[in-house]
Amino acid sequence: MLEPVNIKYTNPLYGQLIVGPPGSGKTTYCHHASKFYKELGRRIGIVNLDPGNENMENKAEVDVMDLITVEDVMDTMRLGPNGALMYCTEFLEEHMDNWLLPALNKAVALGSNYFLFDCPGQIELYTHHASMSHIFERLQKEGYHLVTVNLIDSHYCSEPSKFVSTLLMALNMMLRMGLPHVNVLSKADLLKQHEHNLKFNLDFYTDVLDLKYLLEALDDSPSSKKYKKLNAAICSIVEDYSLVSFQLLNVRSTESLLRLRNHIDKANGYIYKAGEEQSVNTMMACVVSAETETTKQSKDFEPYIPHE
Ligand SMILES: Nc1nc2c(ncn2[C@@H]2O[C@H](COP(=O)(O)OP(=O)(O)O)[C@@H](O)[C@H]2O)c(=O)[nH]1
Ligand SMILES: [Mg+2]
Repeated sequence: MLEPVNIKYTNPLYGQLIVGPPGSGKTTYCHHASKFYKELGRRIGIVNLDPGNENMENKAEVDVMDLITVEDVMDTMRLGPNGALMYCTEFLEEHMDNWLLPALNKAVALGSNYFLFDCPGQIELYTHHASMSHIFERLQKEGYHLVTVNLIDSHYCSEPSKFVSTLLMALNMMLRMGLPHVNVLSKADLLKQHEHNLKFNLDFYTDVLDLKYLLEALDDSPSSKKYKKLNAAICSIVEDYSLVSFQLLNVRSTESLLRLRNHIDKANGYIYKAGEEQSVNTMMACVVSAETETTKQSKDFEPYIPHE
């Protein structure tokens, strides 16, 4: 007798969990990546999991704001913004079975199999609270191949002390999420504006090697001196784990989106899915990987040209 076919393997589901501090560019990335991936022929669905999301250019296929919003909870429960966000996240977890999973299944039935999850940015939801990680675990059990895409504003490269915090934040997130992970320095085009503040070449920030130079570059003001040992300890932890590195992203550049896509595809195993995109896209990917690091970086670094 034939074994029943497991639908999870015949139609694998993929998901990018897009996290990062508020304002780091998550919603903008979802919008541009969705457009770009669709042009490559992928069956994309945007899932907004941020109940306080602003600047949503398009309606997401699945939107938690149809279930609950931070604003409503603040009004009805008389909570502050952070408390309301916690409440919404717990509410979402409670309604996994009767709201989120059915909504995702509906999107799958309509043809999507690759989801961009626009997640809330507040870091405490991932470091001190369990609901988001329960939601992600449940998605994995449902057969989603997940990858975390952690967006961090590249403005944090402009000062060594800010970059030290960024490294710790990225490492913490990687360890907490326990999933394939890609760290991204977003708004790389704006780095141009802070170029005069950059103490090192771009690859110093993306490769995260030799952090002793970063420690040497910390300023000698009394407030910084106080934290010298702490900063040294943080850098040593980051170096010991040897996990943190960054990709640059300028969301308006197709090449930049393509380079990031290549990294993400390796991280979540999408690259091993046979028989797809044997076209212009593959050729473009080869061209991109044949570029030198300097060329790649200078392209992401190009000045921002406003859209329309
Ligand atoms: N210059 C530039 N601005 C960006 C980029 N990505 C996002 N932004 C801007 O950053 C701001 C915050 O973006 P948003 O997507 O709402 O951040 P979120 O809170 O993480 O979802 C918006 O004004 C975006 O236009 C980028 O790659 N380059
Ligand atoms: Mg947003």
